[in-house]
Amino acid sequence: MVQEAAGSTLRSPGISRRSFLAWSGLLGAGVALSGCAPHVEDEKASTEEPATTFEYDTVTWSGCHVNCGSRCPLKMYVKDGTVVRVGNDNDGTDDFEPGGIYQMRSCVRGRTNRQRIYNDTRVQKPLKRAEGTKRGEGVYDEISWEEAIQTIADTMKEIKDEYGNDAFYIQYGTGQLGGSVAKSWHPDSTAFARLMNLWGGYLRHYCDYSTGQINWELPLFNGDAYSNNEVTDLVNSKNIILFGNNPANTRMSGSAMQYLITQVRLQNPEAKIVVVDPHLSDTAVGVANQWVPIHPGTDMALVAGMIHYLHTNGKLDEAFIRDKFVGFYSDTFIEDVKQAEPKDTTFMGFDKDGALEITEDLSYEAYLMGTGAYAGSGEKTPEWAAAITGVSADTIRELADLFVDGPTATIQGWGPQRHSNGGNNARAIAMIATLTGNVGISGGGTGAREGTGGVPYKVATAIPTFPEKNGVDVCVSFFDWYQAIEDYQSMNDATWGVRHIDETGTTSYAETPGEITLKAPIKFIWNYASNVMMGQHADINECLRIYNLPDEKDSGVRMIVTVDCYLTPTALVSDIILPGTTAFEEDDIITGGSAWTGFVCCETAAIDPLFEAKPVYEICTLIADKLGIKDDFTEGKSQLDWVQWCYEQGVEAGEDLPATFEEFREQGLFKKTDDHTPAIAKPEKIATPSGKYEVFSKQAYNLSQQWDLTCGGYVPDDGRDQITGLPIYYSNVEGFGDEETKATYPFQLIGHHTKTRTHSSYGNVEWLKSVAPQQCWINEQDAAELGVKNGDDVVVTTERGRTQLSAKVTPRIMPGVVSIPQGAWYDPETRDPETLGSKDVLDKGGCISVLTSMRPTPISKGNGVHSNLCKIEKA
Ligand SMILES: Nc1nc2c(c(=O)[nH]1)N[C@H]1C(S)=C(S)[C@@H](COP(=O)(O)OP(=O)(O)OC[C@H]3O[C@@H](n4cnc5c(=O)[nH]c(N)nc54)[C@H](O)[C@@H]3O)O[C@H]1N2
Ligand SMILES: Nc1nc2c(c(=O)[nH]1)N[C@H]1C(S)=C(S)[C@@H](COP(=O)(O)OP(=O)(O)OC[C@H]3O[C@@H](n4cnc5c(=O)[nH]c(N)nc54)[C@H](O)[C@@H]3O)O[C@H]1N2
Ligand code: SF4
Ligand SMILES: [Mo]
Repeated sequence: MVQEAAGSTLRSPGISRRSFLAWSGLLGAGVALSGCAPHVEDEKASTEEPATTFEYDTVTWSGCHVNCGSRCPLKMYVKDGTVVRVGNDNDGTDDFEPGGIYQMRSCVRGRTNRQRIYNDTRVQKPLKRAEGTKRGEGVYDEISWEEAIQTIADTMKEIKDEYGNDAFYIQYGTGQLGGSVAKSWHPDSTAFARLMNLWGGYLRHYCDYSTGQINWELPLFNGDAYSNNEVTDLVNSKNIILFGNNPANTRMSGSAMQYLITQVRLQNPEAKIVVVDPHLSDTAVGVANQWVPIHPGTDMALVAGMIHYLHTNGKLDEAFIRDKFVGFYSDTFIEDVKQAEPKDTTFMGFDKDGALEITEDLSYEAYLMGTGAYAGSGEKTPEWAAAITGVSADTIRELADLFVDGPTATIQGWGPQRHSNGGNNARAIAMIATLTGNVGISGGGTGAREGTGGVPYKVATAIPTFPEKNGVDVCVSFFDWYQAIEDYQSMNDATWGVRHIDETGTTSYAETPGEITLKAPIKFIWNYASNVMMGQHADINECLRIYNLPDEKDSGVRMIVTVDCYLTPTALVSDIILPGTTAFEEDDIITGGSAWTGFVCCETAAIDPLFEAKPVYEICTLIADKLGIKDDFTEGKSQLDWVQWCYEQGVEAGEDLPATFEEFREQGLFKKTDDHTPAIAKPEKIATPSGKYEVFSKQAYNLSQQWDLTCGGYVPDDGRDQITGLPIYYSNVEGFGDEETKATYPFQLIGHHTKTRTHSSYGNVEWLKSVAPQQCWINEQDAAELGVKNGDDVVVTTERGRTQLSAKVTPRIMPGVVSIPQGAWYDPETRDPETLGSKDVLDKGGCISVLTSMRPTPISKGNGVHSNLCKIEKA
């Protein structure tokens, strides 16, 4: 039987009308089920809402495993084998204080999981791409599990014989980030990684879609991408400056930052909270005193304007800066910067021959004052910064004064770094926090993302995945795997940032630029709980071209396997689609929490797998069997045995848990607290080459001389990518200053993370869509000029594609900037093989990834996907 996924609706093909209707009945609001049920529960609500009565046979603990930064235990109420209600943790108090055990309340998404379990997009049976069709056409044949597993194992053996293990790639995927046995992230901690390591290894990747730029580039300044004061310390801050950080959307549960920052607001009402963001986020609406709208990708110009003002007005502590920093002052620059020379290949830009000596003044002071190497570039006054950032010079001065009238906490989200020049944004934000003396003090902070603390349980949260060493010793950036499908020979350290990787996952750099190379094309891709390939990566049309390259000796992928519960856009470019279980159909264990409360939850499958769905551990066991390594893979353990093993690791580590696994499982949720003092991020040793804060990074400077920013000829040599020793503003690819592109595409387009979804997960839940439909945020003035009214359909176009969605006309985004919440499902108007991948095909799903660019960022080789220029037309 050939089944077709229609262009506009992705309906699981084999779904019977009967079962669909049965579900529809369940999906209605206020489900009332009759029958002689043993239990009746007044679901205890923590608010004053009236209790709802419903009936159920069993209630078990499960959890929401998606990647929103939280991990929420969920109570699954089941009646006659059907989930009738999803509840959450409602034990504990709302006390936000040392020794307080509060509720791990889920967000509203978690509570909608009935619509995810019983969803008409569920994959029901194994599917194989129909012979002669292209990837992305969406035409599939149903096959048996036996045929699916045999086909996968046969192809794996064939590829291994021809290319070795370097040709296998485990795709980034976070739909099951929270799971421990059924884990999808980190890919190196998954069941499939265990399988592949027992079979010779696979090509790994470094870093991730979340922190692509900040992860490598903030350490250029201070050796550390993540440490900041624990968020509970914000009660001691005089000022709190949030750069592009929106926890009201991105950290929503009771165990996360939004709860904490709301508590901070209540307990520290005097603090001045400022949100610097192109859009007036829900966080800004909820807790801030001031919104500072800023052009995307220009925070480093704002920082320069602020530091110019502080420096020229004698408001910086010169002795402190001369002592602890490298590269700020002109007079000592040449000598200073010698300390910052990378000493070995654990640092980037290692200069083996010492040939890259600096003889001119590239100091930050020279940059600010327009002297030395920056002669003729003008002073970086607040007025200069205002013209770039859109923030008035007076506001820049006022904001700067907050940093020297502290303690001032600086927190950046990961929006500012997800730009084509995002590494400089990340470095600059941390730099102002540090230069103004706010690091290492209570109430201050480093300028990285907040530290959320918590009281961890020491149970294991992954099965052992390296029983054998991975035989592949090079890795690519998380963002550049597509290039290894098309032309792996173009990829080395100097072109595409290829690195060495050891058994522990530690990466290192080349002694001589160009010496670390890839050895094979990617021929096999494993996607588990991932919608990267047709959603969360970038430039969907270009992706479709690459996936459909012919399978030849040096290019073209041979097999893409997807294990997912839903027929996602990524499933529809796969050769084999395997129906995966939801988290509610398998046993697992999760941990989480924040501040003074931690939890561990032993999860029990609430219902049997629907249709022919199987847990990923079972799927990997079946493949391992065909490869002749089943016993090594399982060590005789079932999934539940591994859950028990995770619990036993906790017991062995001395956790106060029940004596038997049965008791642990029976109770399910455990929480604990302590009364620790909020942690203050204070480096004992700054992990830069100089051991000081490097305002000027010699590592970055060396890279600017060593690396080929055309990526071996794949990226135009147009000067719009730069590597700079200082974290300065330059006119970046499709950024504010890219006048040439702006002539056709006048609006800056970003894509914030929305409440409706976690990335693309929950994107198929009608309840959520009805509350917050996918809309393009546009300022009222801009909309008026375009003749667009609130709710009108618009077509948004970039150089790479077109998408249609309705407009949210609002004063809550600055003029000249629009935002399309990332994560909507790609839904092309046609899947005709003739036009597949054409820029002219209209996406009707409002999916921003049709518009974003795959051009890798200059240092990190990551995702600058918030840097786009677009035009808007009324549909
Ligand atoms: N509901 C929900 N929660 C989530 C997720 C989700 O998809 N949905 N995803 C989770 C994951 S995996 C991650 S990594 C995090 C993502 O967390 P973030 O990366 O912090 O989220 P973003 O929404 O991309 O960006 C945060 C803010 O930065 C702003 N911004 C964009 N560009 C700039 C800039 O150049 N300068 C400044 N100052 N601000 C800018 C955006 O307008 C946005 O309000 O969220 C997590 N939480
Ligand atoms: N333009 C743009 N793109 C972005 C971002 C951005 O800000 N802008 N953000 C990036 C970030 S920070 C991240 S982390 C990535 C996230 O990208 P992904 O990791 O791809 O995240 P999701 O889109 O949530 O996809 C998760 C997949 O897991 C599946 N899944 C969920 N639960 C289960 C389960 O229980 N079992 C199985 N088998 N499958 C399941 C879902 O159906 C979905 O297909 O996106 C990145 N992409
Ligand atoms: S989406 Fe995040 S906050 Fe919401 S229930 Fe799931 S884990 Fe919790
Ligand atoms: Mo992320």
